[in-house]
Formats: sequence, structure tokens, C-alpha cells
Amino acid sequence: MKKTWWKESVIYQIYPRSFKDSNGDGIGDLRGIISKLDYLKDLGVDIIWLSPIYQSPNDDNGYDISDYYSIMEDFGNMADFDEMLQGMHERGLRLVMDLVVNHTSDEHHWYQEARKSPDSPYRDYYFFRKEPPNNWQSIFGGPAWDYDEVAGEYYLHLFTRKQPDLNWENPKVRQEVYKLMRFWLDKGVDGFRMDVIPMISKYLDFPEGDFSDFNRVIETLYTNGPRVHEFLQEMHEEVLQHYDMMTVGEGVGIAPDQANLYVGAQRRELNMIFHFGHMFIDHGPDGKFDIVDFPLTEFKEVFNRWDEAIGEEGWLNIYLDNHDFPRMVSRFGNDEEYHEASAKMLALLILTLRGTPCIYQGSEIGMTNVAYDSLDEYRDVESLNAIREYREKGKDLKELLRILHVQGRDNVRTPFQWDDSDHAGFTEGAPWLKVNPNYPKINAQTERTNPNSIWHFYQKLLTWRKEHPTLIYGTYEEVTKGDERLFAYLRSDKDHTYYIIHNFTGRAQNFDFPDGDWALELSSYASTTDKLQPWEGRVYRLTT
Ligand code: TEU
Ligand code: CA
Repeated sequence: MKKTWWKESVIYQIYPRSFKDSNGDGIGDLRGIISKLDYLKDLGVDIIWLSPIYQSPNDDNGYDISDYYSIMEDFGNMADFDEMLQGMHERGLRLVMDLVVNHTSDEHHWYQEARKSPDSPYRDYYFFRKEPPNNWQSIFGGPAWDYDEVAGEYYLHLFTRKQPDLNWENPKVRQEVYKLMRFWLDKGVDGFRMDVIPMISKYLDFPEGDFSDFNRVIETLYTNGPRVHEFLQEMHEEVLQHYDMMTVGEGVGIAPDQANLYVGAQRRELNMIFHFGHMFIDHGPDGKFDIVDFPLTEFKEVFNRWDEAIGEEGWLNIYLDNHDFPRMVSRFGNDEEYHEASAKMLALLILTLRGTPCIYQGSEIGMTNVAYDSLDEYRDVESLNAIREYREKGKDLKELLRILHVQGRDNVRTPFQWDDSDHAGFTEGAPWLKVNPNYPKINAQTERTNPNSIWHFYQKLLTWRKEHPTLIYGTYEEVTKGDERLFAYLRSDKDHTYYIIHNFTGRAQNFDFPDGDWALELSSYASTTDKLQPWEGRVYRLTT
């Protein structure tokens, strides 16, 4: 397998709005990020993925772009951007930008022009129809076809009404995308995280969807359209191959057996994707707000299945949360009694599975979900749409509040908890989204003072991983199949074999070793016992 920097690196995702505010307006910004570059370097990550910072009316916090060539005013300006990029490069950090090109904002001038007349040269940049051709639903609720008064026609939006889908069939659209990519790459950015990239090619016969299973519709009708690979190969040919860069696709809707069509090294498309196997794992037929239980075995099978499907041909991005999904310690660990233990164990998990890990901001200090006591505190458009829908249909709003405590995207968007001062040291003003009230206990300052903290465990693991290439290129094999308590696997290459074991329960557990002699390499606990302690993770090295 070919060795490259993007396989050996660890990514850290910044959600700029919530990272650090520098000017007291309550909104995180680029100068805030600049002030924290030493923090990131010290932690030991290699690549920063920045959620969108382009000009946007913020219907979906920047995932609705109105100008790809300028910086959102809330975040600063191009000079701040250049300084930030330079500051990263000086520290040996790379920058990956979010590329959101399945849709634009309806305030983008392409859409503004398009809606004016059927004869506009921009009309074909989007999908307009006299009547909705099918029953498609928006991923954020309501119909995916909405009537535009000015256009006098319906237009397609798979996300909010203010996010019209671009028509990639039009070669001009594709050239516009390649052009904006070159603009940022020529500035020196090191890659792109591609938002909903499997959605760019549409089924032009627009088949009806069976919405008794929403995720199924996403997988079969909204993604992996007939020309998606052709488009990505063209993008590779025109742009990607000309730069030393990395690409990671948001792999929504991609099934394991389709993965290498996107990331197989011979395909000349993307370097890696992140899949949704474990993100959709607790979604019932009605989607994410229809929460269902899942056993540990199913969680493990997701990783096994994907690792096997990728094999030696492609590459994966490994993550347990991001700006769209609940906090990993709240969702897959225990954010109460075993907060510290489970946060550390999950850190060990993401840093030892096979693939390029991505740490979402705040995981390194064990930030948790938030449970606002009122629906009025929510800001995310997906939650706001759900609240409106529940109101309209007379459904139980208390129940919705409970659901949002578990699944709402604002769980991960609360301001970063820097210290125990007002608003967690995120801002001098009033934060755009209320800080999690647990900040006096959970914050970066406390974490950095305590040598046994979650933060220091991340720091230690990040160094350790770099020194052990087996963790990067070695094979992966789960060895606790069928076990509902433990998740253990072997990582090996011709030089070394590691046995990595995680206790996914709040009780001490006995465990077995595979054949051979094993020496303890590290534990997520300060000291070990015969049994695995609650939510303990360990690494053993084969010595014979
Ligand atoms: O997400 C796309 C996506 O399909 C899901 O992650 C979706 O947001 C989630 O399941 C809904 O709960 C990307 C971005 O990551 C997200 O923030 C944007 O809102 C979305 O695309 C539209 O650009
Ligand atoms: Ca600000």
C-alpha cells in the first residue's frame, strides 16, 4: 500500500462559529482560530478541517454559500484568512477547506440570476420544473420541490429552501466549481472535505421515493447517481491531480461495496470518505428523530464491514462525531459516572482503528451533549424545522425536546469551553448559542492543568501513534465478535502486532488474550488491574 502524509495524519475539525470569538460579538471567527493555533499544535494534530467560512446568509451556518470567493463577514476577511493559513503552515499544520458544491445559497448571484427568467444563462445551473416531478422530501423536512414566485417554477432543494441544488449536468457548473477549487488551492490550502459529494449526480427521471424509510431513500435515490464517478474523475483530471492535496468525501448514502468506486487508488477520484454506518445506527424508519437502540455487536460490525470492504485498495476517515451528530462521549460512552474514562477509551478507539482519524473540536476535553430546558434555545435549522412541524401537527413538544437532547445538532455546536470564566472563555459578549452549563467542570484550562486528563491522554496518544506505523498501515481484525461488552482487535504488519481492547461497559470485565505473549503498551487508566476497569481501553504488544 502506498504511504502518504494524509494517511499518517490526524485531522481536527473546527466549527468556526463555535471555536473562539476574538471581538466580543458572540460568534467565533478566524482571529479566534489564529489565537488558538499554538493550542492545536500542542495537542499534536496535523490537519485542520474548517467547516465553511465563505460568505453566507447562514440559513445552515455556512453550508449555504452565497459567494465562494469571499469570507463570511462574521468570521473576518481575506487578510485574516491569509494570516491564519500562514500561521498554520508555519506550525506544520495543514488546512482542509469545506467544499459545498451540491447546492448554493438562494442568495448566490447564480440563483438570483437564474430565477429571473427561463432564458437566463444561469437557469440551467439549477433544477427548475413547472410541476414537482416527484414526492421527494427535504432532508431537513418538508417537500424538496418548492415554488419560487419570481421564477414561476418549482426548484429542487434536498436541504433547506435556501439551499437550491446545483445542476452538475451543466458543464458550466462544473467549470465554475473547478475554478473556485483552484482559487483556494492556489492560495495554498491543502485539501477539501467535500460536503454531500455523492449527491452531485441526480437521477434525471426523478423517481418517486418510498418515505417509510428515509435513510433508504437517501441511499438509493439521493446519492450515487448515474454520473457521480464521471464527474469526480473529471474533477480529478482538471483539478485534484495538479496539487499535493488531500480529499475526503462526506460519504452519505455510500454502501460498503460502493466505497472503493470513490476511493480505490486506481479510480482517480477521492482519497478517502467517511461513512455513515455508525451515524445512522440509532435511526429508525422515520430518520434521526426516530431513535432506536442498537447492540455493541452491531456497532462493531459497522467497522468490520467497512474495513473489509475498503481492504488495501482505498482508505477511510475515522470519526465518532462531527458538527452534525451528537457528542461521542454522550452517544457511545457514558457522559455521567464514567465521563473521563469513556472519553479516553473512545479517544483510543478513533486513534487505533484503520484510517485517518478526525477529532471534532472539544472531544479532547470531553465536551458533552447539552440539554437545554427550553426549545427556544435551539438554533439549528434542522431543529427549528422540526419544532415548526411538531407545532403544526399538534405533536408532543416535550417529547421533541427530549429527542433534541439526544439527536439535535446543537449538541455539538455549543461554544468551545476554554476555561471557567463567563461563557467558558469563548466570548466577551453574548454567545450565539448558549454555552453548556457544565463548563466550570469541563474546560480546556482544567484539562491542561491536570496531567491525567482526557486532554493529556489525547496528546500522549497522538505522539504515540506517530511512532507506531503499524497503527497506520497495519491490518485490522476484530477478535471479540458476538461479545456485547468488549470491542477488541488486532493491528499488525510484518514487524509488530498490537492487541487493542475496549470495555464498553460500566463494570469490570474479564478478558482473554489471543495466542502468544503480550506486554502492556498503554492503558487509558493510570494503573491497571487483572480485569478491565469500567470503560477502560488498553493496548498490548505481541512479544513472541
Ligand atoms: O451534511 C449532510 C448530511 O446528509 C447529514 O450529515 C445531515 O446533515 C444530517 O444527517 C442531518 O441530521 C452536510 C453537512 O455536514 C451539514 O452540516 C449540512 O447541513 C448539509 O450537508 C447541507 O450542506
Ligand atoms: Ca467574532
